[in-house]
Amino acid sequence: MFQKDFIFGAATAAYQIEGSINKDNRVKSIWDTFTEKEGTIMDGSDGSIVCDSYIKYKDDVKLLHELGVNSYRFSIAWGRVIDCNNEPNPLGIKYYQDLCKELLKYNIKPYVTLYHWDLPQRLMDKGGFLNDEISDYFMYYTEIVTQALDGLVSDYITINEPQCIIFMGHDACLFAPGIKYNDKEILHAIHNLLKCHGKAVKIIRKNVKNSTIGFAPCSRPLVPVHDDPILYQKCYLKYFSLDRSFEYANSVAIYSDPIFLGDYPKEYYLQFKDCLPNITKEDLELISQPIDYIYQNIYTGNYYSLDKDNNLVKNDFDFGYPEGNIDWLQIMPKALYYGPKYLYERYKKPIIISENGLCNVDFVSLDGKVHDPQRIDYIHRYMLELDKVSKEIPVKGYFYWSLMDNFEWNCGLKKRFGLVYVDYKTGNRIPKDSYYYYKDVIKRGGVEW
Ligand code: PNW
Repeated sequence: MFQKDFIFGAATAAYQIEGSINKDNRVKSIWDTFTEKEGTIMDGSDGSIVCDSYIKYKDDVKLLHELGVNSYRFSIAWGRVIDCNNEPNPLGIKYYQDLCKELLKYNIKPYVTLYHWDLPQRLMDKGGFLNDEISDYFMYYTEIVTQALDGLVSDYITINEPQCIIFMGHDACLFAPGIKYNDKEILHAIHNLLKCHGKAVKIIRKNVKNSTIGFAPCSRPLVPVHDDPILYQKCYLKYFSLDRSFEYANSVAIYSDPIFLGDYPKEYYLQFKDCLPNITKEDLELISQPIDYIYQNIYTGNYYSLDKDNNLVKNDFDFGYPEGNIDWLQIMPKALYYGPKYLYERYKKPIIISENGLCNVDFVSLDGKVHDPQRIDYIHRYMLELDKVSKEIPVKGYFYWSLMDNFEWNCGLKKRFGLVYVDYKTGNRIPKDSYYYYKDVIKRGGVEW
């Protein structure tokens, strides 16, 4: 069972749920551009309607209320609140004010993500994260948001999954903008992204009373195959190393060391000595202003063991190893034990799981319901591990991803993570079995074996 004031939440992001991309003077984002390109999205869908939450937000808040969550994490679309002339857009702003008021009516605390991947296209045209002015644009955007939501929101997350922004968007090119950068450009973009974070922190602290601030990277924790202090130590070190493998996309230290420890890791300066961006002392001070929480998105992990010479080895998954309906999501509940443990050990701040969830094959059964026992089992197992680690380190909360099925980026509408099923043809929402399960978990205050 979790502590009394535990944050039980659900999460979404603007482009994935809102639709109404041409309404109320919203400006185009890089995801609008990306989805227009042939072949980028598996099923050819885009964000134009999706869950239609821009219109149906009151229904969604009701679903949250009936679910019993005390918190809702959603993101703000930069291109709704700042118009094409870089001026505040009152219509877009009003939407988020109304959403927050509706949440507060039901005592649900808004957790606002400022940037969940939908950069205005006009800023991409000016160089995106390679433009050294991007952090000033982000600062201005944060100023407008915090003023507009004054008295409504005190909890902010600056940036969601910087690794996906950089790696998926600018290296693997499976996400918007889908432009390949070289190493020098990648490091430059990372540094500017971190400066965006730093400038936003400054503005939030200035404008928001009793604010809490975080930054929400993702990671794929290493899970030791058995209890062994040497193995644990090696897993811990590797988790924070700068490997150029898949872990590079999920690199923890390159993004979080500057924020929590005030500088990039030593190996970063060695490994990338030929392509370093310009990093000043002032930049590092800006980036490392104290924040309140370690947010982390954790869905999966990998097993590691020691060979006979005590070298760390990554274990392949056995044939038929349990996984979700998306290729990177192997079922690994212990990731929610080891991830928070490693992070707390290095950065020493309370942990909040900002995303965790299962992509499943969900459909409406003959009885009109959506039965998803795998998702129930997933939540149960992962929460048991989170519960276990919460006895050792401070764990403040958990946001299930996602409240409802939505636009799963390059997979389009094919992949479902929701507690609520969305019929994209009719817009109907059907709470799945897991919705009622999570409701019960919240009511009881946690999970038991
Ligand atoms: C996150 N991986 O993305 C995002 O924050 C959400 O917007 C998204 O819908 C959700 O998780 C589900 O995918 C991830 O490869 C993308 O490990 C890739 C990975 C993890 C998270």
